[in-house]
Amino acid sequence: MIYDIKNETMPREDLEKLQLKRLRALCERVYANVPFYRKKFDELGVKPHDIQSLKDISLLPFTVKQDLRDQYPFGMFSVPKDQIVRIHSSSGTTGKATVVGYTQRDIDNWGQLMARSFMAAGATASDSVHNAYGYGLFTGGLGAHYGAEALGATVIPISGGATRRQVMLLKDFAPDVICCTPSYALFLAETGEEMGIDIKELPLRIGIFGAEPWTDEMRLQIEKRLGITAIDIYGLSEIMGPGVAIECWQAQNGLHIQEDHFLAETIDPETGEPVGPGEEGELVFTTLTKEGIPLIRYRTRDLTTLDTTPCKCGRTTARMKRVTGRSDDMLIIRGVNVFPSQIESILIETEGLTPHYQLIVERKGNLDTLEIQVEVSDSMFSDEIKNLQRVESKVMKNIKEFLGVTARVRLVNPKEIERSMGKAKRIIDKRNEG
Ligand code: DLL
Repeated sequence: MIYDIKNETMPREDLEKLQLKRLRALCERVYANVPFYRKKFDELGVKPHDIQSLKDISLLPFTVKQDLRDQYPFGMFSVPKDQIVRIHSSSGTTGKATVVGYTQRDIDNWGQLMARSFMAAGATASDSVHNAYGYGLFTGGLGAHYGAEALGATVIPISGGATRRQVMLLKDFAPDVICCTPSYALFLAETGEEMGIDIKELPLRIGIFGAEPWTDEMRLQIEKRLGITAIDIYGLSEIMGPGVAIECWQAQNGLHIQEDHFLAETIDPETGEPVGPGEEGELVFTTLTKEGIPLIRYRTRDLTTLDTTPCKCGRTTARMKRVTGRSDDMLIIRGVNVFPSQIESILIETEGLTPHYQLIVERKGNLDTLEIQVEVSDSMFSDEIKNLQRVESKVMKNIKEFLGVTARVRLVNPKEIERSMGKAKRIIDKRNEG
């Protein structure tokens, strides 16, 4: 079923007309209301009425995270403060936090887009939703909450943490849908096993996982261990929060972008020039309907590929490939570029290893070194030393062969790597310490 047939299955020609109309109105709005954008437009010598076609978007300035930081906290808002009904903020793991504000209409739109997302994942109004995304300034908790309510489902607003209690409630309340980060889903499975509760035997049917990169290999593990269909959901607080794009359960092959609200482009991160369809580039969004903090050509730093070919679910919206990493997460080890997700795929495919890992990057002299710490499974743990050593060298060999980098691999005991209630911390970069 499709929640909003009209907007999710619109012929692309009509969709593009709608996008252009909204883009032009957006330009008028920010030029009139946001001094930051007026200045940027003036510097480039562009006026809102210069936007005559969607291609003209290339005339417009980019917005980057630093711009939001410079305008901290409310400088990018486009409406008077009394029209803002909610504030969220990004975690600020890569610097000062960024703050976003929503009008009532923004909140309503977000609820509708999340309701679309739930239905795309296969959920219905009669389902109940165990929402383990964190509630608070993070957009995950409240975003999923309002969406599930808009759909008419029953929400269990458990938030993150108290993991044993979560497992107990999964058993007692028997929800149909769970929302959390993919790494937390595995932690729940693991905690269930310790408690003698096998989550795959419970009625739980669907998992809606996002907020951090994960791989298809990780999806298979989660689907097997929890006995569910695992759906990828994408979003970022600057643009709205969760629900900017979601996979459909029918294809599980790329995330449908809610294009009537967000105009997506992919660009070469170095030059800023657009890349062709089917080519990987940095994802850039323009918010077409947002009132509180509309953004023009916001550079997400996330890398993906866009696909506008029809999907078997009937939606006509473009799909983005699973985000395999942020350009800022790319490690350059002795000149070779690697993403944590590429390492994850190799680890998960190795018998006896778990998806719990951390990458430690250090600088020794002038050389960068990479150590991969990965937990072994319980069965592997009791194995002989020589077998463990064999696994270590096998992984090192595969990493060298497939990714071209030399890494030290250290197998660690089960449960040794700290579990996260939200986004997992995969990279420990010690290069700039001391
Ligand atoms: O993580 C919003 C969200 C909440 C999305 C719940 C999905 C589910 P931020 O904290 O602002 O917002 O972080 C946004 O997280 O730019 C990506 O780098 C990463 N990210 C989010 N979803 C995915 C995903 C939320 N499905 C940043 N796959 C984004 C890969 C993701 N990376």
